[in-house]
Amino acid sequence: MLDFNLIAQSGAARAGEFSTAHGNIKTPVFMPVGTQATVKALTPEELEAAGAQIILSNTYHLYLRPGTDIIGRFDGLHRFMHWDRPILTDSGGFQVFSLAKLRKLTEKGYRFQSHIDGSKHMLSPETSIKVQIALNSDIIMCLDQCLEHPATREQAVAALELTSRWARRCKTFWEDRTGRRNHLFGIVQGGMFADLRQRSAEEITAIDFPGYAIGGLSVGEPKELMMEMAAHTLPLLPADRPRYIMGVGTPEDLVELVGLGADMFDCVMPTRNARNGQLFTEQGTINICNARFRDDTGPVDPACDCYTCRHYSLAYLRHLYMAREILAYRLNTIHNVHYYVNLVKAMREAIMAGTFKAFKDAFYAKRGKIEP
Ligand code: PRF
Ligand code: ZN
Repeated sequence: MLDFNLIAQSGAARAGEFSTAHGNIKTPVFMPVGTQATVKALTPEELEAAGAQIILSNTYHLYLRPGTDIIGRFDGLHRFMHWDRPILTDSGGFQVFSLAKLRKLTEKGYRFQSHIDGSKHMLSPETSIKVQIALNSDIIMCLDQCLEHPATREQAVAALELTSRWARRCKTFWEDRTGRRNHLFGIVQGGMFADLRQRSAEEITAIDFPGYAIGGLSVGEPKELMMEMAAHTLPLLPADRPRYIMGVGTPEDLVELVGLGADMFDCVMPTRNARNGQLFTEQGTINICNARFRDDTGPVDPACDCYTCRHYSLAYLRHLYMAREILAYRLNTIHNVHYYVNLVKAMREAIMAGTFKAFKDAFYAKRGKIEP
């Protein structure tokens, strides 16, 4: 078992810790995204320097390329990519839904054609778990059906029912593997319907998993609706298991969701936005292309102690970015990942000190915004 220990609470916000085969994880935690067995532009040493405890990778991508025959030669992802800390892999359902061509959803699983070479594949609950075990991920996810937004109530019912049936198949397949070292998380769906979220939470928690995720959020719905669904669903999940919100979100989202009792997050925002010239700071986000940085000799964020902020000016970073130099992507990513990882770490410290509310007020005050 993963032995989730709740160490402190401040309001509904939680600080916890749990173990994996590759070390302990202190929550709340942010997981940088390493879809293709690399967090784009960073080495594992740079991820560690940013304070990353765990990264997320993707079954769909790694199954298609390079394939588990190759990664299996390294006994899994850790040695393949030279990262010896925990790894969580997503099950592939969400990626098939957003990337694959000619996908067909049946009771058995997703039939789809690769976005790389058009080859035909079947991703079932069993194959997803099998691939994730071959990747030797520390946390593996059930295959689920994520809905697009908007969806009708009928579509949401069908997706949550299928997600529950698949969750049972995933658990059975995982339990039958003796000597397993990975933790399997269930995923709650239910669209944007509060009662269906509740039903999904009841069905998934009844199956009993070491941890739980909330899926199907941040799929194009208004922010208030996402927060309403999260606020409604989080308290329905058992307090003694980690709670993971998949694919979310902005710094503000993380602050709000930790305040509602969420423990784990992943999002491409810090890495993707870094490559688009957007940098996160305590004062808000900036775009490095802005002409006002042309002659700015100061760092991105004076409050940040990352490698980029310790050594480089806004003027230099703007120059690198405008010249499309490779180092621009690397330095921007180092800063943004550091920002996200440390935002969540600061929340943990505030929860342990019993001062989460004050932390949240200060977070919004620095941004010059009013608390929503
Ligand atoms: N399901 C899975 N992965 C996901 C999601 C989901 O609903 C989302 C939705 N935000 C991101 N990643 N399996
Ligand atoms: Zn920095």
